Amino acid sequence: MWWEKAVFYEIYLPSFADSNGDGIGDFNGIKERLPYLKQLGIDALWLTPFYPSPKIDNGYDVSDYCDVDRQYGTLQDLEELIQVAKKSGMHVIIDVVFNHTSTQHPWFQSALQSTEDKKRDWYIWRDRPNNWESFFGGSAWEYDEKSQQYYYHSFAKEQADLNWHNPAVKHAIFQILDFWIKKGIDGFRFDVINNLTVSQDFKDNPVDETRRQIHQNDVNQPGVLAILKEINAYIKNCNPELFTVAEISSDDLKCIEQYVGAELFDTAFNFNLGSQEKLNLNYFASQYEAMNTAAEKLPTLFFNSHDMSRSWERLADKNVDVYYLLIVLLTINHGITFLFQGEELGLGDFLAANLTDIRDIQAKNKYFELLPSDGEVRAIAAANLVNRDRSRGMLPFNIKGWIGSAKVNESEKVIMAGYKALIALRHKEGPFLPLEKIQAENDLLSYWSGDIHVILNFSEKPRQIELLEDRPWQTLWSHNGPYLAKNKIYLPERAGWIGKRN
Ligand SMILES: [Ca+2]
Ligand SMILES: [Ca+2]
Repeated sequence: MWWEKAVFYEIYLPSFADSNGDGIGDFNGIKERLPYLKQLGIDALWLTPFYPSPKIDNGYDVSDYCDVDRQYGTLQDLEELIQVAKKSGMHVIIDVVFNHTSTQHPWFQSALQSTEDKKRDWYIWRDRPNNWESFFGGSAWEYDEKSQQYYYHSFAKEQADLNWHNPAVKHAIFQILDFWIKKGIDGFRFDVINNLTVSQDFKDNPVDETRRQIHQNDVNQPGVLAILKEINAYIKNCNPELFTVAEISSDDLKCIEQYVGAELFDTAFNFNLGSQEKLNLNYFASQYEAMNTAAEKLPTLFFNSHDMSRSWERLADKNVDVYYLLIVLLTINHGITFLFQGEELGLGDFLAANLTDIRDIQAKNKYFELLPSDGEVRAIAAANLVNRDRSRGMLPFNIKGWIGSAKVNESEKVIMAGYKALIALRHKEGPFLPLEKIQAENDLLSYWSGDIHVILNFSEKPRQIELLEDRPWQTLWSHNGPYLAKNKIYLPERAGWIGKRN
């Protein structure tokens, strides 16, 4: 399938490319940048939510699934973008948020009218709340005075969970999928899909010894797989080439894997690597070991997203050579590559200088919490540490923005060349088989994938390694001048080598 060796590129719309000078990225801006993405080697775009939304949760609170937010352009602009992308050989996948709707969605507004309303049972109502907590904190139940009942929300109270035990909900969602498939979409990224159903006996959740709630009855419920199989069957029946990727709110690989497979999703995001605060090769090796259990279960490969500090700051600690070697792990590896806008330029985090720079609600709360005791400078610093906007700075080709600019990297040309070369190599040699003989020792990481051997020296010291096989090697790629002599390879500091046995 086309996605097996593809490189996806996540576009966080408001910060990517602004075509009309209002400081907000838009569909036409993306269209203008398609040649740029094409020359980089991108195969598919992933567009984060662009639907009409009160934006309580960054557009993940949708009030109309079959339209677009006017600040990004018109539905026609989006259709044109899809067509032009396809003409240049790129696929387009979109984010779909079906665990909940915005409380502003007409379905929920209708449900609020009366307990007899046809849409009432599209949501989850109880006379009395149980102890379930929202993943954003506090009770997951919100009281509706008019009907004297509570509705369930696993995230913000402005995001009411849909009742997936009602077949009418499923049929309505199928129509929405159909709407987008007819627009030429090539696949879907499903938001928090393991939250889709809740236990129907509504038993309280247990708490652990630190009194933290264990989400036993509100996520990963037994019945959810049957529904997800139906959704995937519906999509694959429309067109088997349509791609599905799940976001699972868990970093447990065993949990994530059960959502991937022949009748289920093509892959699922695994945050076990992408969201690490520091580069730890031993941990990476152990995770690769666990991720590479089966050829048909393709993991995702990513180090960046719209929710976290950029990998230039986090994993590479602003070292160009380390950043360069990390591109190998993203591309010459078993799994599907997902890049986030601007990482090909080595962009750094956008950091707020004062309160007016902060957009993220989480960061604002932190600021106000610390201001009285710690003062302005420390409050800003602490807010920046939790600010999800760190990766959402405007890309450097914009003149102005709704938010400040991402930090430009002085080595951007070198970094861009690295991405291009390795993406081209991925296209030529991929898809890659599950990794074997994964080893991490003294900041040196090595692995095999079929006939391909990867050795990366992340350390500040040169290393000499004996290759397991004495045979003529074809060097596919190298960095910082490794030197090969018979069955030995000499790697200077922060050098990398990819070879293929003949
Ligand atoms: Ca704009
Ligand atoms: Ca739910």
